[in-house]
Amino acid sequence: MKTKSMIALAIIITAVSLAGCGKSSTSQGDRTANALASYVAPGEKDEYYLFYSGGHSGQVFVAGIPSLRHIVTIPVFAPYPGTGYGFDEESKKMLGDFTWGDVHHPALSQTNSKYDGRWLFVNDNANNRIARIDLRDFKTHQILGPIPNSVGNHGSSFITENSEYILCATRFSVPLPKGRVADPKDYEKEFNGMVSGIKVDPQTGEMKVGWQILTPPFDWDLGSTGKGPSSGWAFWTSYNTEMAHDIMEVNSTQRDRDLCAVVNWRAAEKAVNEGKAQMMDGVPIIDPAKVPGVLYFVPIGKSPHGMDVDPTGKWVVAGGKLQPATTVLNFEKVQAAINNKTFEGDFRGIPILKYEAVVEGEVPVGLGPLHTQYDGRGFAYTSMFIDSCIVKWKLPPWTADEKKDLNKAVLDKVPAHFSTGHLVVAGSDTTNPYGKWLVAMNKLSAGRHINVGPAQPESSQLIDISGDKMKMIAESYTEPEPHFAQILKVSEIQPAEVYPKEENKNPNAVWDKDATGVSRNGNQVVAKLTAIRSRFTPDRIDAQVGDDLTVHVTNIEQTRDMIHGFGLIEHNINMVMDPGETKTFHIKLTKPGVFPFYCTNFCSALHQEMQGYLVVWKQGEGPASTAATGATAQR
Ligand code: K7E
Ligand code: CUA
Repeated sequence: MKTKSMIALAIIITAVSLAGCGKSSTSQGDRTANALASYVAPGEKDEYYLFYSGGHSGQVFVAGIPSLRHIVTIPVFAPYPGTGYGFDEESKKMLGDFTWGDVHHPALSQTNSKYDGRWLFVNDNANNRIARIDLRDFKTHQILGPIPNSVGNHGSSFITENSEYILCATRFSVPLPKGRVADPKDYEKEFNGMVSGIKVDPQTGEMKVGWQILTPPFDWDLGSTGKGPSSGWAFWTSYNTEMAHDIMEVNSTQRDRDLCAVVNWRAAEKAVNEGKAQMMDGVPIIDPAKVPGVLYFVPIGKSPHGMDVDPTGKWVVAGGKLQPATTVLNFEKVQAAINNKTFEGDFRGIPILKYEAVVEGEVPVGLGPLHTQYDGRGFAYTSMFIDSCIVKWKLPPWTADEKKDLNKAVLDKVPAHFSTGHLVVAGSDTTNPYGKWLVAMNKLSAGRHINVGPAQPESSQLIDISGDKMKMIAESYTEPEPHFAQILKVSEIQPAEVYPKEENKNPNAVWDKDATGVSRNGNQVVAKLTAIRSRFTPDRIDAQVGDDLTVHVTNIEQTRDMIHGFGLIEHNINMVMDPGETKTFHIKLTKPGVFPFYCTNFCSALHQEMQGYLVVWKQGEGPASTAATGATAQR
């Protein structure tokens, strides 16, 4: 949720709404039960991973459930000296020209609409990228982008049933292709949005841009992918059907309903294979007005945000930020409306599905509904940004009584603190939610922690949803700024304990002392080092000002967690090598001096002794070895 107006609105309505949702009070008896429910005793382990996006920190955080303890940070779009990310050549190349990203929606890879434990994909709203984290080593292995013709990659990363595609929609519209300039006053005519299909290699997870669908300049918001009856489809809300380009707070909130996208991604793929696309900036682009069956619109109130498909694939729920209800679409009715052409007109040649024909009901959940998650038992849980609570309600089919008054489908509310954005139920986006835990991810933590000055952390709250009534169990705080998260059962993956020596295919890896050393070719100086408790071999590198120095360090340990770092004084270098890993950095030597290097990761009793020297002689000076080819002195 990025809308400033929402925050303003939230502040205005806070007093009223908090009263509406009630304050949480925990009796003394509950305190013990709740403490035990989230207590993971020393030496015991959590049952689930919580992968939560780090927003504009550019990273992904991993916590355990039920303890909510932060366990590691996975750096993705920003350098992270703690793991040496962004200092070695490989990760520097992945980051490219950018040192930050804005991570919103992580997606675990799926097979048959269930998590398969292979990859975690995350989007970058700011620089239009998608990254892939491998769950074998919990590291970022690919960053794709900036994606051509795509600006504001917020409506992603939504994964299809068998990880065929990551689907993305643009938050911002601009004149396309990128680089073309038009006056924002000509927004309606000159600007466009885009839906992108990012193809995922089923074996390696490698991503590439598959195709794109050109859209009117609406601001696409959140979405999700179909399954079961909605297999092959995807859905996005939008918040600017008005096509305003300024004073958005006012000008983009005029209509009672915005047009949301219903996309047949299989039809898009087929159209591209049949040659029905035009190339723009190297990508096949489908014009949906000319290729019927790819895109439909459906009106949804008001300024909607989340649009979440339930585990059966039949119900699609949208949260209207400015209407006190969620809208439930019945996908079977969507399908029928498409087949029978039950349209209420079109927008630029794209059919608009008739609202009454496809909507099952509007559930009066309260103020500021954003995102909805499911437990697989027929219940939905919606985060309320303005009411600051989580609402549990019943999905259709509803009884005649409930249909008459959908207030009766609203079953429970639990106050959250404060201004909940996303919420996540374990496995909600699969056909088999684990269904026991819900985590509310709140903005504006409103001073529920010890005072740390004017800026406050975000809060996460753990809610037990296994019973009829929700139970608030525990809370913790996070770095800025979680949006969405994914929860995976710990027993479903087996991360590697080391990088096995026989799998290290790096041509610059060295495992024996004899293979280490420093060599020179012209002004190219290459050092190959091993690192093991508690020494670098060699521990001296001689070079001269003007040299190009490349250093390859192999951590030859094969013991879990025996990590070594390589920090180089006054050169802004800190590589960190896991056991069995080889990393490389490259620098131009510009100043003479003796620059110690040392192991930055505490590794042993003699960690402090794990150090050496880079001796940078003036040009033409130094021992013969700085000019000759061959290894420096070995011990
Ligand atoms: Cu609601 Cu980016 Cu998913 Cu934030 S978005 S909350
Ligand atoms: Cu190696 Cu510290």
